[in-house]
Amino acid sequence: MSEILSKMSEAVIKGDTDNIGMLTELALSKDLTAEDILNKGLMPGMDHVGVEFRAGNMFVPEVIVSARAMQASMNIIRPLLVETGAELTGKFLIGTVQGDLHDIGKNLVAIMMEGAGFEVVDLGNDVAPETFVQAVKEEKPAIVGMSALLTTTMRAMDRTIQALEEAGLREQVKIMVGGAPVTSDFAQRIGADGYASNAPAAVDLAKRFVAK
Ligand code: B1M
Repeated sequence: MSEILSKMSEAVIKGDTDNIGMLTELALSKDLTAEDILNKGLMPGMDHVGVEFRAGNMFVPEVIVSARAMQASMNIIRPLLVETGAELTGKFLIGTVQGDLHDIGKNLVAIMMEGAGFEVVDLGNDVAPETFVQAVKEEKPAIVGMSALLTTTMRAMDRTIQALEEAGLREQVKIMVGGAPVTSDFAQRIGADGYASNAPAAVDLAKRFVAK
């Protein structure tokens, strides 16, 4: 069974969008769970891509096709990840901040939140502070989540919080930040209410926010 998961990792690394769907279905038919597929197949593949990219052995176009392959599999396992039948817990607005195009982690957080019963409004990636402000006015979420994958775009989280403050909306929402370069120290410094290092931790934090 772990052979299928290794093949899935390889499919992510090679950006094999043609076969990853079939491998995902095969894994599910062999009673592997959506979590197994995500954590033991897709994520190790994407981690490897990150290492090779940093080492200069893979380039942006190759990383894009890897990301597409991962998304293709995630589209199949998505309903299984959200399938908990949980009652709606609150509205969660999420986006990747301005200047940042990475959206796989943000999508994963959104999927897990949906699975935990949150109503999710996903603003996508490269979301400007003023777009967050407008969306908070319209959607009135309980929680705003921001994702950043680049050290250069982390500052946009700060700017978004300032924009919410200037619009008089800051006190209406809890703000959660996350993404590979983000730390709890950074979250504190910019005045966010919390930080989560991964999608399940984000769900735990969101539940604590709405329970208060
Ligand atoms: Co880029 N990239 N990338 N990239 N990319 C990284 C992030 C990098 C670490 C690679 C490297 O050097 N090893 C590096 C950043 C260095 C830095 O700033 N510290 C980097 C770079 C430099 C770049 C470009 C600048 C490259 C270039 O053009 N020269 C460029 C920037 C473009 C832009 O955004 N303006 C770029 C572009 C891209 C692609 C478009 C090719 C593609 C993105 C495709 C897409 O997302 N649709 C891409 C990818 C795929 C990666 C890596 C390989 C994988 C990221 C990923 O999806 N991981 C990445 C290296 C790596 O991380 N291994 C890299 C899987 C995902 C599930 O994890 O996103 O960390 P992650 O999400 C986790 C947690 O962080 C957390 O939960 C998630 C699930 O557990 N989390 C949250 C995330 N958001 C959260 C929000 C929360 C809570 C938790 O609350 C709201």
